[in-house]
Amino acid sequence: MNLDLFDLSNNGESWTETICDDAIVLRQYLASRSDELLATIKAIEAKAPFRHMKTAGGFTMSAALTGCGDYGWVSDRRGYRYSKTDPLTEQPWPDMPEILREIARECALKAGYSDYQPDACLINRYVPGAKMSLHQDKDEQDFTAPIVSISLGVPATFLFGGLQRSDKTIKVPVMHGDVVVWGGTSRMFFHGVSAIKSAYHPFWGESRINITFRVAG
Ligand SMILES: O=C(O)CCC(=O)C(=O)O
Ligand SMILES: [Mn+2]
Repeated sequence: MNLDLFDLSNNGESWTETICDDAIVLRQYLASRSDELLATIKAIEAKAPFRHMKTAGGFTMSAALTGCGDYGWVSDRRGYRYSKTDPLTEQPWPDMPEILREIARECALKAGYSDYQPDACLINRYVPGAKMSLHQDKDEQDFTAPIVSISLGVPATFLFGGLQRSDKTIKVPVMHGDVVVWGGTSRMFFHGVSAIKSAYHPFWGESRINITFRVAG
């Protein structure tokens, strides 16, 4: 039920674990970049505040969301879609900072994808009890591009399943600085996050931040 630790290569600071075909975790890859990532998220948040979006069914999502880049993911009574404008501020989403572009490119390259150029970066903030139900990332235009997903702050359990919602999920513990990259045959796999347990992180307090890159437009 837990992560299979085959294909484990430790380069001293960060090591790569394989979740399944075409899905990897770059363990501790960003652990030493906490300061710059905190400043980067704060700057985005100042322009596009975190907010709790509503689903088409009228439920309020427990994770708060913001974003940057050409497109932001939005959800309301009309459903899920990407938008060039932040509905809260009615302004374009903040530019994607170079540091995030660079990290996304590097992580995609580690998974074998060269020249990854995401145009959407979603940022989720979870507090204890918040979770994300199993879903597919399917509102993007380009499914050949992978998803790069950074975890910061308190630990979480990332659930990674298969093409059907009912497929068995693998529980992948994700810690501050870990990066999950999935694409190819796993690009459309259902995934989610279990309810966050109460914990404390020196940079992020009780929160978990997830930064997810996609090619949306
Ligand atoms: O928080 C996570 O690790 C996953 C987030 C996610 O799947 C999403 O934003 O679509
Ligand atoms: Mn997702």
